[in-house]
Amino acid sequence: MTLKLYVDRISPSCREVIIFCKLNGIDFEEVTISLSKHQQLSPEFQEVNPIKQVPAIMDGIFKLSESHAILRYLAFAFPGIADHWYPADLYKRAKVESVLDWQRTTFPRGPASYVFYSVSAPAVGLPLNTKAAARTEKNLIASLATIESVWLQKKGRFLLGNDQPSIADLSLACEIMTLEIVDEKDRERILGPFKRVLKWLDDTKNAMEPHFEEVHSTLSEIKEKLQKQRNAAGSKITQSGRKPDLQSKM
Ligand SMILES: N[C@@H](CCC(=O)N[C@@H](CS)C(=O)NCC(=O)O)C(=O)O
Repeated sequence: MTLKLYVDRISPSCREVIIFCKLNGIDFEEVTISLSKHQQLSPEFQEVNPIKQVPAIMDGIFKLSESHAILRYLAFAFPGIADHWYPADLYKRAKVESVLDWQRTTFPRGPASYVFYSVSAPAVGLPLNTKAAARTEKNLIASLATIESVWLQKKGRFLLGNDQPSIADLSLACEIMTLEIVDEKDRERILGPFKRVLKWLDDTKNAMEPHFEEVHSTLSEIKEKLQKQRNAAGSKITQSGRKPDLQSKM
């Protein structure tokens, strides 16, 4: 029975699972659960994942949620997956786990929260929030500094000084890619000072082509859509002579 991936490509956790399958020749069926249409709340999807979040998978009758757990499962369950993705060596694996845990506890929603407060909130009917965006930017910059100075090392192109990417590179890169949605100048302000992070991001993309770019093409579409919405909001200012209510005071 074909592996089923329940995903929405807007989500970094989903993109990492799709890319992993594509890179490793794992046959799968992509079932889109549209978050903007709230399909994660449907009774059918709750049968797959009662937590009501994507990604989730079904491998035969086996159901699993949580992107990192899914990556570990896939790396183990499918034959022929190269060792560098999720090393068998205890010490190497423990280091990969360490990055994955750090990412989930320290970095979570860093890029996604910044994007939400600074550009995408109006798409779900909420105001932009400059204060919250500034707060999340501060956290994001502190986390990028940790990646630059701790997880990236002088030797090796990938995290932990490795010569080849692991699931930690894949997961962290997908999360940082969320910043593609914001204006170029904001992305440059946040990521620009972190030269090693930028180089690693490029190396990771290159090591995972063509799938990395193909799966992330969703982000350019979203960016364009949000830009159009913002332009439309801007033209409302000129038509009515007053600003649309997009800035929260929180
Ligand atoms: N820790 C989970 C996070 C899953 C998650 O937050 N999914 C989001 C999309 S990125 C979702 O489904 N949100 C919909 C909701 O919570 O209603 C993972 O890595 O899989």
